[in-house]
Amino acid sequence: MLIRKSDPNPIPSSEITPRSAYMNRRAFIAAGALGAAALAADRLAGVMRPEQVQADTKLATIQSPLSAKDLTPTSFYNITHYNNFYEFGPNKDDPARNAGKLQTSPWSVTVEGEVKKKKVFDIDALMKLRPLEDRVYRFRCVEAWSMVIPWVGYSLSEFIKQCEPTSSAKYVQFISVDRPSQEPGIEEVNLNWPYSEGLRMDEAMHPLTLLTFGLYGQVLPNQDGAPVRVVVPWKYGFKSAKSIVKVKFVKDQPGTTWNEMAPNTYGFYSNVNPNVDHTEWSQKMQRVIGAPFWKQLEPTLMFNGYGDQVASLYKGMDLNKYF
Ligand SMILES: Nc1nc2c(c(=O)[nH]1)N[C@H]1C(S)=C(S)[C@@H](COP(=O)(O)O)O[C@H]1N2
Ligand SMILES: [Mo]
Repeated sequence: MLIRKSDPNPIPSSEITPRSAYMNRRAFIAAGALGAAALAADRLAGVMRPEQVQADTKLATIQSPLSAKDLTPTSFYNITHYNNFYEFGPNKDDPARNAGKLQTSPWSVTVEGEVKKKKVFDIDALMKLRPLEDRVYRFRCVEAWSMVIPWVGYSLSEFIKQCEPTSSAKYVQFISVDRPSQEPGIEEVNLNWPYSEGLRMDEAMHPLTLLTFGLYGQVLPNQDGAPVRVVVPWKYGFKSAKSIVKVKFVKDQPGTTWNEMAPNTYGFYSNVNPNVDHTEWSQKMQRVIGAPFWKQLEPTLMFNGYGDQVASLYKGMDLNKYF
């Protein structure tokens, strides 16, 4: 159960549904009526505001063959105002309001663990390691909503090669920035900080796994994980750690924030799977953020629609057990 740290009366998690609603009491009370109103407002704003790319944040990109062809991206407004980034608060609109405080420059990513030698990559060098690609991906949150996001980045595998992991590296861990003075949610939200996630080495090396620096052709807005995050399109959104400062190669399956929080609910793998329900809701359908009302619900796709590319990674594994 997740509660506001200072709350003397925890709300039993069995009484509620959406995950954001059990992050604190304010969110719990607001979740019903206000949640719906906020969403309607988002949608309206998404329609009214043109996609704006400011010149100083624009990135030079090339097209990627791994980009989804027939999907309409969610509006820039919705991608940047309906976020999960608990370091900035438990509500969907908290990151847009609070993430501006995070200082994303200077920034570096430290690589350690099972590697030839420890390395530190400055963000500018990291961005120049490979040409930046436009990749439109489906994005599915464990809370049963979805978006289509035009990310900018290159395959994480390209970076991993530069890290020179040893043969004992079986998993890779991503650790997000932990800076309470700039991230008010760290005091407010009861999670094990720093936020951390992990992948098996073959998952991390899969070409679809994206080291991400931007979206809509510009640098990542802070609320979406600036200056660098991971995106794993066939897994629930929480596997895609934001604002990472450390990449650690390890021998054993690492602990991860949500898995440690609620191991029966959030598995290490967390592949999108319509046949494995969340402990509190079904995963069969998903709500499409910003879609017209007659297209708001759609069926969840196995591996979020990336089965042809990734199913072989899990051959012989019981996906009900390794959820
Ligand atoms: N550091 C960090 N990374 C995070 C989260 C978080 O709270 N902190 N939330 C995760 C969840 S639950 C989701 S759905 C996605 C949301 O990414 P988006 O807001 O860019 O759509 O980020 C993931 N990465
Ligand atoms: Mo999520």
